[in-house]
Amino acid sequence: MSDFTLYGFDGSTYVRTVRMLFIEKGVPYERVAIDILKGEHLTPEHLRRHPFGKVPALETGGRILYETDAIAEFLEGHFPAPAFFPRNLDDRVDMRQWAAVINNYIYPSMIGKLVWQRIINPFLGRPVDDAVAEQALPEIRHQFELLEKVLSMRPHLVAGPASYVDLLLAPIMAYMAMTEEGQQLLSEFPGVNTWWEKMSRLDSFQRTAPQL
Ligand SMILES: N[C@@H](CCC(=O)N[C@@H](CS)C(=O)NCC(=O)O)C(=O)O
Repeated sequence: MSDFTLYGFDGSTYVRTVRMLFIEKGVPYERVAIDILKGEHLTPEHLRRHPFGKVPALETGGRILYETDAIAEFLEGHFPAPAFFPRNLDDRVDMRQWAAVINNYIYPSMIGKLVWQRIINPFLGRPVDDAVAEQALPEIRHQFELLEKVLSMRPHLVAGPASYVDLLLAPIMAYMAMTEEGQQLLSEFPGVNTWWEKMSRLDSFQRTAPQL
């Protein structure tokens, strides 16, 4: 039996990030599916795991962790090799900054607006609001410009090997690449595209593809 139980659903970008980390670090874990379409994330049982009704939540040693950044830091501390949190202070600060940018700006624009309208609503048979997707494009372009500035200079978001934030962004980019607008942006930003192609070849990425 594994020491870790991960609660979530495969289509979640954040759950995929945690699954990728487990695979990269070679740590076994068990999964418990939380079906948000059935409202399972809002049951009293799940709200005891995650007070905001989101996934992932990770149960380990009688403790429940939530928030992907915190879960990743926990895994990094307990399983330091291979490292996904840079040891060097400047690089670690860069990584924290990217994590905040991805969580506070990139995910809400790319997933919350564009992917929601282009992929998720059609998948669920719900009405699509084109205006929401179109209004998101300038801010998403701005985010691609910011990513390109770094990824045209080096292979990963932070100096050195792939870090936690590459694993945080890759599942988001996977959904972006499923949209016409995302394909267009990837063709315009070669540094981001090269990074994306490299990330999508990772074994941990391929083994965590959601079954849509
Ligand atoms: N800040 C949270 C975000 C997690 C999150 O937004 N998860 C989404 C799935 S990718 C979710 O649970 N959505 C359900 C909902 O918002 O109702 C983290 O870092 O773990």
